[in-house]
Amino acid sequence: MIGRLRLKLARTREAFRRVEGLFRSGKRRDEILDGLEEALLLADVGVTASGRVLEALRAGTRKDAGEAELERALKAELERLLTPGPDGRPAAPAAILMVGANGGGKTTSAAKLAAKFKGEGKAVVLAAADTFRAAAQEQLAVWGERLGVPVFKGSYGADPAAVVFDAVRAFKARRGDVLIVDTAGRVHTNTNLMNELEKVRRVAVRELAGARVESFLVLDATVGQNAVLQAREFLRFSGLGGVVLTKLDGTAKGGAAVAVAAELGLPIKYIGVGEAEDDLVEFSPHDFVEALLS
Ligand SMILES: Nc1nc2c(ncn2[C@@H]2O[C@H](COP(=O)(O)OP(=O)(O)OP(=O)(O)O)[C@@H](O)[C@H]2O)c(=O)[nH]1
Ligand SMILES: [Mg+2]
Repeated sequence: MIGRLRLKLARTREAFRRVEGLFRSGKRRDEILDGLEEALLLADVGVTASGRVLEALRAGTRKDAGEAELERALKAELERLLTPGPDGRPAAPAAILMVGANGGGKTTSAAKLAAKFKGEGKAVVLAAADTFRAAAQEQLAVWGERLGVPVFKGSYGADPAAVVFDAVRAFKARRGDVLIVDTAGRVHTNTNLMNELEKVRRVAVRELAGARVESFLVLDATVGQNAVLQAREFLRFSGLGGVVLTKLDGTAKGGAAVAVAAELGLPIKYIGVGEAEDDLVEFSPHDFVEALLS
């Protein structure tokens, strides 16, 4: 598992090579700590999270700590920063809304999640609530066919909340376990579109009375620190349960995962490491850190 992740994260690993090099440099503790902040910044960990790492290492390691002790402390602190909020796994939600900026990977991640839940023996229904582009519904329909998962579509230009209303009906009639709703990409500055999203959520919550409705914010890792800015704006959207961080394959900016988790307190639930259906990995802070630094 860590082996596969290591391959997929090859470019981010490279970005962390400088961090790793510090612990093989024969330098003293203070010199290592001096170099660490810059190395973390270059690896896209971000100012806030890098600062916290340094603070933790300064306070938590002995004055004469050797390389091994410092590296252990670094890994532990990165893991801690990648694990915000209460841990422990809540029960799977009945509905998942995929939200986020344009082109982040919402539709692809919705399909990958459908494949994952289906593989666990769950009855999955996909809802194409991106009625903004005709091609968007088609894209999800193609995935549905490939995966053998029913896709509920609305008509082009329809109110996404109305599509979700109908999709919930179909979902209940089929006695589905998980309804995954794909939504249109939007910029957080567009108030109308953000309100539209709130309405989609309200309808899902109301129609699935009692069941858990969770929104996953889909963030593109290749934008590095900008992912943090995007996420901060989306925090205003209610019911965000976590992040799906996509396109971690082929980018050197995977260190942004630490920034997203540490600065926003939003747990990363899944990471996308490719375009295929099985390129979605349940996020484990431990495995992630081990894949980067080992
Ligand atoms: N390499 C790689 N590509 C990905 C990943 N996730 C998505 N993509 C690709 O990114 C592109 C955009 O993905 P979509 O799923 O269409 O993104 P979206 O957020 O639904 O886009 P809009 O609906 O236009 O807002 C596609 O070409 C996907 O194949 C990933 O984890 N790795
Ligand atoms: Mg889409």
